[in-house]
Amino acid sequence: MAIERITAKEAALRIKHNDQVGFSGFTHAGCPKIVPLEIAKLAQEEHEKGNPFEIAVFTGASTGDNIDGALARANAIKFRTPYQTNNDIRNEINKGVVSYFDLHLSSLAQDLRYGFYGDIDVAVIEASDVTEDGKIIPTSGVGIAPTIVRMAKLVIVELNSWHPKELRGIHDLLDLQDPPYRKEIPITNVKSRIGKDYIQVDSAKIVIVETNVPNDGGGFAPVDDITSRIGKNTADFLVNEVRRGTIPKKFLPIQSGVGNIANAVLAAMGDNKDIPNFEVYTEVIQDAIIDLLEKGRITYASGGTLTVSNPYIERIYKNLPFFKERIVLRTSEISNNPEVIRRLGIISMNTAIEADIFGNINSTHITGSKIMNGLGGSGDFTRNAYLSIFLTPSTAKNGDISAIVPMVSHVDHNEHSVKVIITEHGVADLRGKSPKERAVCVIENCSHPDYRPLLYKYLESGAKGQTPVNLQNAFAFHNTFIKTGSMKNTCIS
Ligand code: 0RQ
Repeated sequence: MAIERITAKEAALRIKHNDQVGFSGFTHAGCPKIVPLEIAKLAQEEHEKGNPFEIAVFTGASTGDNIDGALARANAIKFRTPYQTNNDIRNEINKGVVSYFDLHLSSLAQDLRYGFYGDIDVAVIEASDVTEDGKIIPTSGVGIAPTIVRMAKLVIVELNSWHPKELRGIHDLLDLQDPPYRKEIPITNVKSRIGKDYIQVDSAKIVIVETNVPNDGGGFAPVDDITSRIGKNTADFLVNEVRRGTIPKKFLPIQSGVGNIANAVLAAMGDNKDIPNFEVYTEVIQDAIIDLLEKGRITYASGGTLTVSNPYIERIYKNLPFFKERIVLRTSEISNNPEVIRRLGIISMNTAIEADIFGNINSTHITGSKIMNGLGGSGDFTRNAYLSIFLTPSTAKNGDISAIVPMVSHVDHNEHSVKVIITEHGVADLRGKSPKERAVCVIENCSHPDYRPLLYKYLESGAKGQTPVNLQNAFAFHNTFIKTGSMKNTCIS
């Protein structure tokens, strides 16, 4: 029997209050686009009638505005995990309206299969193609699609003809077994293909909604003086590590985080002639990676998503045979897999919100309490990397915030996992250094000159002992910012 074809509205009507709903994709890429908008409309209609309508939302990472934005504005989300970047949902989370919890992106699919978060009632999957025998070909991002499809009672496939059917072959999708039956994941190099290029599902569970809607990939900020200096410092540091023999001459695969800084650092690496051509094993493939693939500076990219701006995705689709030879898209469980990251020897580069003088990193919270985006894959990579690097501008908000602080207001990555911190002022190489040595190294090399005397004053006011933390002053920078709007007014007693 042919798979049923229905409208987006009819699909939304099959979702009930309190359902646990999984969406495909990773960032805006690969997310369904029209069914979530209809779910938001349905929620609004139900609310107007005085009926409750809220769902739990599980995704690969952040989503397009059509999921997090539209559903948050319709008060349709009661629970959300694992990563978000949308202002509307962020506000609802920080107000305490949406219950949100953050975890390593590699963990979500397996934790769902382990039953930690209950059932998945409905999976909504964007596809570039679907066959009558239940083979689903994802689009530009995968996320947790194979797991939610496997678990869901109903699979709504948004068949989006904006993505070419010829995308088939770019994905490598493995249905992992769970402990105690899990075997090794046989990825031995960046290019390894270990699975299928489709997701197999019982076609009796599927309904199809046809659409033709573009991605909502916005652009990146142009490289500015600060990001270009961070990029140059990173590239120079890596060149020096190759020279002194701590990174093999052949180089190692790179992971780079999300956002403007990561994009600028990759561009700087591409421009540095002393860095050999390299590969990436990462979660997010951004614009700079596409430029460097075209130039041959990056020879192969394994990732979970093409999080590129729309002119770039159009470029990729126009020259698909070239890119299919150079890109593989995996699930977040595999793109961020700790076993694989350690085997391949990845150099990880992620962006911090703030770093403390001992090497602890806050990637997620503003002044300790307000969530920004979430942890993403930064922990998957940092803890397991060959060499873990954190990047940040030394200040934020026109210099009123120092990104280098005495103690981070929230800990995502601790001093035991973080090896190098880089700002526009320089590089703090923390390897083999005691906490006191680290503190001097971070203040001297990474802090902004406006904050350096204050940070030294804090260090000198510190208690004795292995880690000279002065509890009375540890959050003086943050408290002063909250009271006066600038950390520059901090007094260390
Ligand atoms: O806010 O836009 O309002 O000015 O944070 O900062 O400098 O534009 O940098 O786009 O690279 O984002 C850490 C958020 C950086 C991101 C973070 C404010 C700053 C600005 C953005 P405005 P920039 P980026 C792989 C790995 C965690 C997850 C991760 C992130 C805004 O990189 O989410 O690494 N990382 N995943 O003003 C107050 C500070 C601040 C600050 C920055 N100390 N205090 N505000 N900001 N530092 C990807 C995935 O897993 C999908």
